[in-house]
Amino acid sequence: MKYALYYYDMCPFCQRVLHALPGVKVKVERRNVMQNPQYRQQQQQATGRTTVPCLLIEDESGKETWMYESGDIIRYLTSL
Ligand SMILES: N[C@@H](CCC(=O)N[C@@H](CS)C(=O)NCC(=O)O)C(=O)O
Repeated sequence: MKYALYYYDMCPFCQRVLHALPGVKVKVERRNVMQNPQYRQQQQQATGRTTVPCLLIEDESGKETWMYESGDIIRYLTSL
């Protein structure tokens, strides 16, 4: 599995998730949507939304699952 967090620095909900990352067992790539407009575009194309934080979960076959809500993302990542 691959994990990527779509976020930007000034977003307090993103900060909640970012602060939880050191405690999670998997590697989560950080994708700053302000610094990299292509990340925002990719998220919008896939989900129809640009809300952050958003976690992209990609399985071995390339199947993508996009997860919203900081609380859900933290609960999911800390349960792995
Ligand atoms: N309930 C959501 C709130 C997320 C949220 O409001 N994010 C803001 C940035 S701080 C945002 O992306 N707003 C723009 C939008 O929803 O398109 C969470 O906890 O993740």
